Amino acid sequence: MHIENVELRHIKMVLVSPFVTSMGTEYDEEHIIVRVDADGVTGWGESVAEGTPFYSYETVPTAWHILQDFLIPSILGKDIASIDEAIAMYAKVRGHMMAKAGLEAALWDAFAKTRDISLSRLLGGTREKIDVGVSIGIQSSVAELLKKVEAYLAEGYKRIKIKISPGYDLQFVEAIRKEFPDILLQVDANSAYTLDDIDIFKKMDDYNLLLIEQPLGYEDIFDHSKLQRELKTPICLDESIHSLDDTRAAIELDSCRIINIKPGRVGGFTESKLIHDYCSSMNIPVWCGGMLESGIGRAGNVALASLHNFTLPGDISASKRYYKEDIVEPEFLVNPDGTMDVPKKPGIGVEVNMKMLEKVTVRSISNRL
Ligand code: OSB
Ligand code: MG
Repeated sequence: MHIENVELRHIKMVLVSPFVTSMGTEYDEEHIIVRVDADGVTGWGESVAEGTPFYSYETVPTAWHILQDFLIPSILGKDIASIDEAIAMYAKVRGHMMAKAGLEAALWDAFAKTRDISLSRLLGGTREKIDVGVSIGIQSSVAELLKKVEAYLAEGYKRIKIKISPGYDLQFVEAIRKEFPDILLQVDANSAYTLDDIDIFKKMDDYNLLLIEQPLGYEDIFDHSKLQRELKTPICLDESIHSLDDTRAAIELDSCRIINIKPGRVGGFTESKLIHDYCSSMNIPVWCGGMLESGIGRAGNVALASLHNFTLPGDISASKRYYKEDIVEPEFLVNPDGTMDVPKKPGIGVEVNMKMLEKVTVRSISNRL
């Protein structure tokens, strides 16, 4: 595949409602859309670095810099026979997983399109539908939260995740469990606690949670192993996992019993697949996390979640849960049975709505040879 053009677009999309977590409140989402033109096809990817360095150290400007000054020059004008070959060309760039993942996603889409197969198939996916869940931000009251949970369950979502932070935790879990004793329920702390809070998590053990996501430090693996030892509920790591090596350390130390795979956080679909395969061999379930993506990033997540060991519902919700209008057609929908269809058309399997994409673009740069 001959790389003729790589274009970057800084996009900004307004969320349908503010998303409140222990990291702060998001009103809109800034990401980078990567476009690759090669061999007569166009590949699309989304870098999920955000406007702020609160979830990850990466931001839109750092990812833009790494993409424009290092990653793109390493592959532009080159003939690439495989994704692994492209990755090898920029392997000496350390870290900056979200920058790398955006470019890799566009290359995967282009490769799939040149072969006339879906991204799901190229990745080795085996499902035609995936189970999906929804991630609910911290609400101002228990009543507000219960209303949201009820509405999402009515739409079909198979599991509910709520964000927690100190002072906004047990009362919410208790209230949901009282109202909905049997639903799949999990919590996400985004690193808001320390081992001193162990009693809170011991109490959570009584509520039959599917998992507790990233309770402790955002780079930590060691303290999580101490916490997991004291709990029945599985810990699931998100922020702490950037690679297969991190995954091996976390599993061998029993720091978690479930892994959240976000392709952006681990540098792309290639590393995601390695983590998926390793977890499968260790009987560790995985699920696909989300970063409030546009339809371009969502399409990649849906394809990835079609792999066999994605046995838990992902943070992959309908387009309208995030944005009034998506930048792809058709938009992503949740079926009444809580599944989402995996697109069958070549590549990401959805069309980019260029008019909408223009509307949300803040700045762009083209590197056409
Ligand atoms: O921790 O999973 C997280 C969104 C932005 C940053 C971090 C996280 C999230 C979510 C939203 O929970 C998941 C989604 O895209 O639906
Ligand atoms: Mg998380």
